Order: sequence, then C-alpha cells, then structure tokens
Amino acid sequence: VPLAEAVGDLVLLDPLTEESLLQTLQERFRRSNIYTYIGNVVISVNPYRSLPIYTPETVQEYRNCNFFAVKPHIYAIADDAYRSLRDRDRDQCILITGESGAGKTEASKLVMSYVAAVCSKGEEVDKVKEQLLQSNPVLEAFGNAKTIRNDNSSRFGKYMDVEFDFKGEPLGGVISNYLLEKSRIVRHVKGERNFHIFYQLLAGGSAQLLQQLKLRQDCRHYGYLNRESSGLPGMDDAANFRAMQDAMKVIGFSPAEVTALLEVTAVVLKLGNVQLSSSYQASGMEASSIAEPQELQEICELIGLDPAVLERALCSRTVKARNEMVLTTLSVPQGYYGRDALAKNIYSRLFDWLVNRINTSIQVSPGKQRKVMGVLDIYGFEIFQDNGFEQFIINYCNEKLQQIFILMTLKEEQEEYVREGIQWTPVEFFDNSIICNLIENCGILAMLDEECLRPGVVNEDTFLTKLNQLFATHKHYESKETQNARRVMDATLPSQCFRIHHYAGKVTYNVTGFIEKNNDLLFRDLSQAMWASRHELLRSLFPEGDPQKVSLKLPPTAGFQFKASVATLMKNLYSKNPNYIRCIKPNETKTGMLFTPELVLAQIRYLGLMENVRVRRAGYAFRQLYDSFLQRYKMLSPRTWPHWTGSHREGTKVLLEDLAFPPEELAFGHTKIFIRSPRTLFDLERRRQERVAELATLIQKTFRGWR
Ligand code: AD9
Ligand code: MG
Repeated sequence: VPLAEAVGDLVLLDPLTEESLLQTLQERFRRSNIYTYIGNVVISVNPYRSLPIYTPETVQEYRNCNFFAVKPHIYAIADDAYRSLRDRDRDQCILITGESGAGKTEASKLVMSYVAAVCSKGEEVDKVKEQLLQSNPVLEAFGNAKTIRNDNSSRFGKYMDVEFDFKGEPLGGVISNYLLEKSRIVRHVKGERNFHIFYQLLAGGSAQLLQQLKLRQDCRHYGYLNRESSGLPGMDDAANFRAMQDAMKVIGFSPAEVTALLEVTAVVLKLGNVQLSSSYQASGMEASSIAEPQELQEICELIGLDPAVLERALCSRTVKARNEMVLTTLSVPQGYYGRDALAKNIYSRLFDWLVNRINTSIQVSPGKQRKVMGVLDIYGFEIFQDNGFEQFIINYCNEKLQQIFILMTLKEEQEEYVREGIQWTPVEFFDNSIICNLIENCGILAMLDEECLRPGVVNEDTFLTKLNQLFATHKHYESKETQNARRVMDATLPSQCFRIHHYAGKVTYNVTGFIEKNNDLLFRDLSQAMWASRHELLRSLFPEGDPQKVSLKLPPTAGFQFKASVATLMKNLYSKNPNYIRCIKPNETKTGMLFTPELVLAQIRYLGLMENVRVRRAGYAFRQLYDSFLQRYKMLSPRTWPHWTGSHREGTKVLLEDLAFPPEELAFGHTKIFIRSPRTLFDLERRRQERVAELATLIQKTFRGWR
C-alpha cells in the first residue's frame, strides 16, 4: 500500500487492515515519529535512542494545546488529562501497557515530569513535586533489575495516585505496589541480575559504610549475586547509588532510617552465604548445621540477635505433635529452603515497608478536597518457554486490564451513543470476561487455594486433576487430559502443564511450584527469630513472630491477596476517566531505531489495536457538552455572537448550520455534540483562532478611537 502520508491518527487510515496499520507505524517510526494516535489513545514505539523531543520547548508547545492540532506526543495526552482534571473536575487515570522493554516506565516518568512542569510553581508545590518524582530512583533501585529483555526491568507493578487541589496544584500522592518478583532474590538466570540495589550498594557505598554493614565490595563473593561480576554497560551503579541516597533525603528519610534500610538489605545478601552442612544425630536422623559460623555471626551482630537463636531457627523446626511442641531437625535441603524463604520474605516485606514509608512522606492529610490522577505502570503480558505461577498471576492481571479496556473504551463508547440517542451500528468485539472467570470467581485461583488449605499431602497432581475435571469442556482451557478426551494430538503440551487461551495468545503453564508459591509459608521459627532481634525495622516486618500472637489461622495465600488487590485496583480505575498509552517494543535486541515487523504485528494483535480503530471509526472522534462547545465557538456566527438566548443545543445547531459542515460529520446527541473526524475539528479550531485575532484587532482599534 503506498502511503501518501503516514497518518498521525490511525482513525484516518484508509484502507484499514492489519497490514496498513503496521506499515503506518513502521513508516512513522522510520521518520522518528514514535507516537501515533487512535483517537485519544497514544501508541508509543520504543526508539531505544534518546530523541530530542522532550525539551522544555516541547513542553511549552504542548501546554494548553488543542489535542488534535499538534503532532502526536505523549505530552499531548498528559496535557489533555491534566486539563480535564483541573478544569472539568474529572479524576483521571493513565493506563500504560505493553510487554517488557516496551517503554512503560519511561512513559510514566514522561507523564509525571510533564505534569510537574506545567502545574504552577512555588516553594511548597515544588517540594511536593520533587518528592513525587524522587520516589522513582528509590523504588527502581529496590524493585528493578536487569533481565534478558530490559536492562532496567520493573519487577513489581506500580500504581500511583497523584492528588491535586482545586487549582490543579499537586498536594501529594499514594503509591500501591503489586507482586514483587521476590524469587529473584535467591535465583536468577544467567545474563540477568538480582535487584539493582545490591550492585549499587557494593559499587557506590563508601569503605566506611561497607565496613559498617559488614559487606565486601566484590560481587563475586555473594551467592545470591550468582558469584558473577556485576558490570553493566551503560549503567553506573555507583552513581545510581548516590542518586538513590539523594532521593531518599528529598523524600524525607532520616539518616537512621537509611542506615536501618541498608542494614536489612545487607542481611538479605549475607543470608545467601550462610552455608549448611549435614550431620547425623545419634538417632541416625539427618540434621543440618551451620558450616562456617562467620557469616551467621555477622548477620546477628547487624540485627542484634543471639546467633544460637538464628542457628536453631535455620537448622530445626518446631512442629505440633499430639498437642505438644517438638523440635525436629531439618535436612540440608530443608534448611536451605528455609533460609531462602527467609531472605525472600525479608526483602519483599522491606519493599512493602519502603513503599509505605514513601507514602508517609507524600500522603495528603485527610479531609482535603482533591482531584486525582492515577498512573499505572504494570508488567505486560508474558509468554515464555517455561511459564510458572508468576506468569500466571501477571497474565491474569493483564487479562483484567484488557477487560477494563474493553469495558471502558468499547462498551462506554457504544453506551454513550445509546444514551445520547445517536444512531449506532454495534461493532463486534471479543469479550474476555470468559477468561477472567476461568481464573477468578470459582476458577483456577479458587481451586489452587482449596488445594493449599487441604490438610494432608498436597501436591500439584491433584490440583491439575481437579482443573481437568472442572474445565473439561471450557473453550479456553486445555491440558493433556482434555486434549485426549477431545482427541487432539499435540506433542507440545507436557503432562504437568495446563494451557490457557488468553486474549493475547495461548500460554502453557507448568503447575510445578504453584502450591508452594501460593502458600508462601515461612517456618514460624524463622519469623519468631526475626521478631526476637533488637533491630527495630527488621522486627517490625515480622509481627506474626510475636509468640503472644501465635494464631492458628493460615495467612491468606499469595493468589488470594493478588486477586484482592487487583479487584481494588480495577474499582479505582473504573471510577476515573481513562487515558491509554500502549507501548510497543520494536525489536528484541534493544537496538536503536530498528523495527521488526513480525514482532510489532504480534503486539498490535494482543494490544487489540485493530478493534480499537474500528470502534473509533464507526463512531465520532470528538464530543463535547453543548454549553462548553458553544462557549468556545459561538464567536463564529453572527447569530450566536455575542449572546445566544436559546438552549445550548439549539445554539450549537444554528452555529454549525452557518459554518456549513457536511451533515454526516455531525451528530446532535441529547447533551453533547459529536464530530466525526478530527479534520473537521481542526477546521473549527483554525477558524476560531482567526476570529479571535480579528476580534483582538477590532478591540484595539476601538480603544484607540476612544483615546
Ligand atoms: V518492563 O515490563 O518494566 O521490563 P518497560 O517498563 O515497558 O519494561 P522501560 O520503560 O524500562 O520498559 O524501557 C526500556 C528501555 O527502553 C529504557 O531503559 C530506555 O533505554 C528505552 N526507552 C523506552 N522509552 C524510551 C523513549 N521514549 N525514548 C528513548 C526509551 N528510549
Ligand atoms: Mg518498567
């Protein structure tokens, strides 16, 4: 298809096919136009190169611009959202989706910095802005890591509500975090790294600090860092450490808090070097003991704990037998399991603490009236060779986001036409609630919880068997067993796996580890040992370690907690006006300006972009309430200017009649005017600007005449 011009809004694409859509993106990308609209949705293709399009001059250009009158840019959507919040009192949310490395986190930072740049200045306001922006380096140090896909991959989901007062000045905010990938603490694949903070601390901490934390500077000393050297081209860990420390100061961490935070971080790293060896008791039972006491000794000095207590908690376990508590020894693998679980738990709780601590600084005192802009930066859909519990949870979240996208964009769009009494031909779209239901409600997550709570031997086989029974005929569920029943021959689906047909594609999940990860249990002896330490911060992370508070109730499972937090998130998003940024990753090698069509096409499919354009096209690109519309454009007709005394709807009709737009361009709803194409809107804007200039000259002349 020869493209006369690579259109900036895909709504104007003609003809509309997957191919023309792909080609347009490619052509625009070639010209360094990384942003493209579908109506008011922004598509962003990662350039993997710094472009000169984020300067203060660009900010000025987009400030108070008409959305359709300037080149597509992420600033335009940020501006639109901000103005809509400030002037029309509508809470906003900005949903940023896309796969790992597509540019979500960068996009969220661009939105935040734009809003910070355009809202007013002043000592108090600047302090709030600085605190909000500086939360990034801190959270990224502790929550991001190098992965194969992205050198700065967010390993947690983040939602941030920024709160403004009635004038549109930022007051503060609240951050929520979702599911930190804590397994990374104890294991990561070759070529990836553990969380940035460890490397930052070792590379950037002063000799005195490292000594105080009882750390050695060499990464290769530490088991949890895979005993690899850490260097990452293009990333200066030492400089980032300093930036992180400065950021903590800005946010308001006291020196004592920073020290405590780093002490606990050091403890996690050092736990990985606690070695166990096996010994045999007199009874012939296998037992484990600490192989070399130095590391354990140092940990205990850092946290103010008797080494004997920690040793006992790592090498043995109290179990209840016939109403009696007995101490049983652990085998070496059991001991390592406990040690790793402890390290993961300390770190993920520390991360939660960190988020809470930041919130304490940026929170707005209750009672104040406020407007809210939420920014969601959450992991995208993941399809790997091996998919486990984490991918299952992440993809569930994306399924929910897709659902809300469908609900809010497509259904809302259609419902609005119905509400407004406008002719509308329904667009067919795929409703993914059937997949959401497969996972939540009485679905897979519920089955998993049931298995986890069942007394006796639990294993993943019985879990899979249950799923197979329950979803034997479900269209979006597949396993070896259901395939056999349906007489499908398929060598690609191993027996310990199930496969879900997600909206974005089929994903095969291996059930191994599901129960353990969902249970997420920490031996009580370990939490009690932590609670017994004299380190105030560490102790506060393990409230259940208080022997006075021993409860028999099991803590909620990981899946249950995630489901609940996703539900809260969805409710929150649903109450706001959505703005979408859909990020696309153009190549697998992080190469600047390289566009791999097959890769992009796959993303176009699972972001549902075709559907999005189709709905937009079937409908109207622009709509506005009659009163605001008339207010803005009434000067364009002598019949409505300077005063119109009839209804706003009538006035709009008269006005547009005089401007002689083609009738199919317009539709008059009950409360709003609808304009089909952005071009008509441009035209309207242009005429308005000309008229404003005319009126200005006229006024000047009049004044001169008076003098
Ligand atoms: V993940 O799901 O957290 O692993 P993200 O967040 O989608 O992922 P990120 O924003 O971290 O990706 O972007 C990855 C890299 O792409 C960045 O580190 C930049 O090097 C690069 N990038 C992203 N957006 C831009 C941009 N607008 N301009 C230049 C960019 N480079
Ligand atoms: Mg990210």
